[in-house]
Amino acid sequence: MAEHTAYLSLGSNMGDREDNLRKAIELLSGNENITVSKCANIYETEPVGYDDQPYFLNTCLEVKTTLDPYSLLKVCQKIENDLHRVRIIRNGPRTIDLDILLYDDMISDDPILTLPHPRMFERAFVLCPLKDITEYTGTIPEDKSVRPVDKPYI
Ligand code: A4P
Ligand code: MG
Repeated sequence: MAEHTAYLSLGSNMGDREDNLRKAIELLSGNENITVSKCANIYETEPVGYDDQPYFLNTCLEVKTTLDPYSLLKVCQKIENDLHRVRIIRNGPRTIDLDILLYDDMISDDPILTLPHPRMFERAFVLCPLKDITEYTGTIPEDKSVRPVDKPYI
């Protein structure tokens, strides 16, 4: 089966944030159809969109997968559920948020799975970690609150 390359964004601002990221990466790696090939640094970032919530830890992953994009999305959503993500406020606090940024060079405006991720290019908390693991040369919006806190897990 053909192997695809996808980039994922991970964010956590509830509970043990670092442990949430680590567990999400473990669960992705544990899927027989997914190989986590690169992991960016971890950044502490000011919340965007809804201010009255704790700072996030954000990172990005490169994965190799034989899954089609919708199956990959399902895996991500199951991991969010398994890590007891509570969805109360849009853009609000979450134990883990796992979004697909890019899947090969696919472009889609399907609301179920929009690719590239519709808000990624306006977010320093996505682009800073993404730049660690890709050749991304586009503009990164200025956001001084995005600072590296840790080395990659892999
Ligand atoms: N969906 C469409 N395209 C995609 C995609 N490429 N990847 C759909 C993942 N999901 C995609 O997502 C809502 C719907 O988007 C899903 O049904 C899926 O089919 P969700 O994860 O359930 O809800 P959400 O995360 O609360 O909303 P949304 O719109 O995804 O929020 P964002 O844009 O992910 O923003 N600030 C900092 N510093 N760090 C953060 O990580 N995250 C957010 C969440 C806001 N502020 C933040 C951070
Ligand atoms: Mg999301």
